[in-house]
Amino acid sequence: MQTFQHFINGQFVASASGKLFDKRSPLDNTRLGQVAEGGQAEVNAAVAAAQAALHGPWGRMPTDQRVAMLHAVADGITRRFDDFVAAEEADTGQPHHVIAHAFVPRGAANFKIFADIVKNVPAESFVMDTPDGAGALNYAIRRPKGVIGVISPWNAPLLLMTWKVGPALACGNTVVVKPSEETPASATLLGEVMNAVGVPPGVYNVVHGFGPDAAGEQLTRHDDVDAITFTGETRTGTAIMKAAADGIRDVSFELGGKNAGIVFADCDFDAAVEGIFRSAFMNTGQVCLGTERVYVERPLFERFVAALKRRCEAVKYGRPGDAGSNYGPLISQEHRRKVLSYYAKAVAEGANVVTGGGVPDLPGLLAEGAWVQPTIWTGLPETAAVVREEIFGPCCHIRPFDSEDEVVVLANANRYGLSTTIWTENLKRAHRMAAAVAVGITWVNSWFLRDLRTPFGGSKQSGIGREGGVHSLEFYTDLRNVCIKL
Ligand code: NAD
Ligand code: 6OD
Repeated sequence: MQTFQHFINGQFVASASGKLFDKRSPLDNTRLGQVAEGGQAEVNAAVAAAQAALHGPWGRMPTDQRVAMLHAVADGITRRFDDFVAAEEADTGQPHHVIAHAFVPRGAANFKIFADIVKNVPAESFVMDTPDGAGALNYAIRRPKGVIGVISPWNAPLLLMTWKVGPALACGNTVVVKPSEETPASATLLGEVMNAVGVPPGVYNVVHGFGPDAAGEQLTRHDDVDAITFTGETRTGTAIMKAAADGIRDVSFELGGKNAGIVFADCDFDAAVEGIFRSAFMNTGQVCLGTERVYVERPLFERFVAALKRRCEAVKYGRPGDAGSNYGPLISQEHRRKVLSYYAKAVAEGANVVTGGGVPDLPGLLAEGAWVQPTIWTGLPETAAVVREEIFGPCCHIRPFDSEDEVVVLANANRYGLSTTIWTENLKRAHRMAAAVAVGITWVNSWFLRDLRTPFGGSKQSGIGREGGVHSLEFYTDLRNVCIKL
């Protein structure tokens, strides 16, 4: 049985308190290992190590060398690909193809893309007139912001953590990561890669533990943390923003979503069914960009609901390595209780349960896991809790609509604004719709198709700021102007 230790100043260390907590398998609730429970002592040590590295070898390293080192980290992840896949499969229980094809490759890509970007961004400059006629030259320089606190969730642990760590390090910062308590494995493994490729101690630090009144909150309140990048629930974002306000620490937030999928009658029907199925049920619906509200143009409604129902009823429950298995459990028993409470609410609010709505009947040990059925509802008003609130489970409500104007109002009538997926063969309509929906990311005839150079983030209560490509530089660097009198 494995013990996941903190990674501080290049070393794997236990908690000063000796405290550990259990990591259980979502597949069958067996104990997978124990995790060191960090607190103020570990946060202090990790932040001190990160500050020292910032003012030491990492801070002095020429950009070329830093960029080469981050490429080496990416190659190190690729070399240990199978270990990362195994770590994420154990932590999340998700199907092998999702982890091996969608999530772990992004761990490497997140380092490469930002290493390349920092080498290729031009600086702005302005030549100005002065009264003496000699003039002056202004130019902007980007400097690292300092020590970045990275607080990440459990739903795609390596992808989401490295999406922050990659650009932070590329810009010359150092990091202290507080991964989700549910998924300690890949952040720990990344420490081994950092050491193997010679990243100086203190550049990448990991403190395991919980959020409120614990390591997470202590990191957000630490005086020597210069900025905080957070991915997780909107409610947690509110708490972190309050904590960060005390030190005027900058924040970048990727938060919750209640995303709409919009299917027009002129769509490629099979592609739309498959696309909406993926967006609602991949990773057992635990994707912030996932679709939980589906709007289908009326002529297609009945046929679409029937096709999506068939697709849901064909999922194969199983362990990541089981032949043909393509559907995993929720992350934990606690999260299952939350999702099942929404399944009950939907019924109480008068939903027509098209499929699912409960717990599958699984054999042997799997019966102890955090499984729920993929679920579709129809017939609810937009005021129903399951239509308004983020559930973060494998479920969606489907409603018919009659016009573009109507569906825009429906899609936008939510406090979140993360993503939308639109299915139509009419290009003019696609452009009109993309401009009208109030979200950070719109996909047309696709979903979760990611070009890492593009701005990524949420509108309304789905986030603050944009990361991706050069936009990440806005957050991870301090942009300063230099004015030289000629
Ligand atoms: P969460 O907010 O419960 O936890 C995320 C992280 O924050 C964990 O590491 C947790 O320990 C820590 N944390 C909790 N309370 C804290 C506090 N007061 N101070 C500091 N740290 C604290 O989220 P989750 O359940 O792990 O993830 C699911 C949520 O994340 C969903 O709402 C989902 O939509 C969102 N999410 C958003 C994006 C995006 O890109 N917008 C991506 C993935 C997940
Ligand atoms: O692709 C990304 O960069 C990203 N941040 C994805 C978020 C997925 C949410 O579950």
